[in-house]
Amino acid sequence: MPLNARQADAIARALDSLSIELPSWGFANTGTRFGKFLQPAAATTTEEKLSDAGMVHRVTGICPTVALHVLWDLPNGAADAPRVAAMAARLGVRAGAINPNTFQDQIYKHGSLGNPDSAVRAAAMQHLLDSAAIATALGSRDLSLWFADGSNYPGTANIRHRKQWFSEGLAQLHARLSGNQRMLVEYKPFEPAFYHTDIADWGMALLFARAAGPRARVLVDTGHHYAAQNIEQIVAWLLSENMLGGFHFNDRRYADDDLTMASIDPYQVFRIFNEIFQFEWETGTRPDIAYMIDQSHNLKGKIEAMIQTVAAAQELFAKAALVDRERLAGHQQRCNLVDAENCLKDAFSTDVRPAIREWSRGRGLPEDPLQAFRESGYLERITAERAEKNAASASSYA
Ligand code: PSV
Ligand code: MN
Repeated sequence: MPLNARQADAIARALDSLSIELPSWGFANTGTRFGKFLQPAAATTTEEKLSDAGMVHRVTGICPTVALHVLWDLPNGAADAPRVAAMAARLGVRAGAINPNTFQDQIYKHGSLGNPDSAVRAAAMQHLLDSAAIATALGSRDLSLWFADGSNYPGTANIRHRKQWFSEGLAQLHARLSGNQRMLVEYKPFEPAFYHTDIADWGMALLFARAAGPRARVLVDTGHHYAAQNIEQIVAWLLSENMLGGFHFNDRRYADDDLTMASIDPYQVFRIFNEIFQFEWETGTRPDIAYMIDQSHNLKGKIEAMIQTVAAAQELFAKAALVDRERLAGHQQRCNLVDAENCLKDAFSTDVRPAIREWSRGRGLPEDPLQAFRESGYLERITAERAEKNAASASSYA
């Protein structure tokens, strides 16, 4: 059934409000702990990552910013900022969230802010403060904080002491934020630590964010939950507490699989967006949420996978915008279970693709971004440019 004018308008308004941030690391070769399968066109330099992100933005029109990982993209810290900013501008994008890295260096074997060694905690702290300076230099609003800290065997770590050290460190970082900067605290239940993780779930992230100060929020990575967890309920709670700062989108079947968004469970993503639209409808305020992708599947072509994820996000966002809120509220009030559930199902099963194409046409964007990318010749060009370098890089971690 074709969409009526009210539906087409709701979709257009929703799409106008949606920007999605691309992860620089999502364009690089990645793998599993068993090895990497190298792609001839994968990006290795920051310039290549920004160039690929620029290409995704060109065909989708909604990805103007790129999340950067400090050690991977700005190895010389703030000194790299002007060069990276100029490069990004030349390639049609801007720096987005800054991701400090307190998990890669050897000193972090037993943790960073939660390390029992105060010298290591101080080094981690310095890196976080340097990252805030990078964010300032690049005009980035958000610092995205994920800590690999945890322990692998019972009895080996003092969980309460580590909690205290984290509280102190995060508050110190918060005190250094300037302008409109925010810090987003990401949680993850396990990996790389397999016994306890210092920020394991949304409750811990929320407590840390609250204790750190008013500019701290929680970051929900959709892959960072146990299998049966109700992510949309977490989203609804964080919204009601004004503590939802952003998302890292990816999908998973088993653990933190980092698959393309909605590849396994599109209804889950729809239900998350539904909570956001519901909040907006009830409160009349649009929550300030950074929508970011954090995917790194190693077999799909990197750029195509990113375009596919952006298309999935637009589609599910548009569907969630279609939920008839008045009707839903009435059915919820009267406990009409079947009718209430069908309000969601009706929206979810609506084919919004023609309306998205129409929206793209109206904004001078390609109606089919994937096809536009395939016809652009970009992949052939970068494959020719990068294949040799990629073939020479190590595919094994050994
Ligand atoms: C950790 O699994 C994570 O989700 C964090 O956001 C990191 O910054 C990102 O993946 C890349 O390692
Ligand atoms: Mn993440």
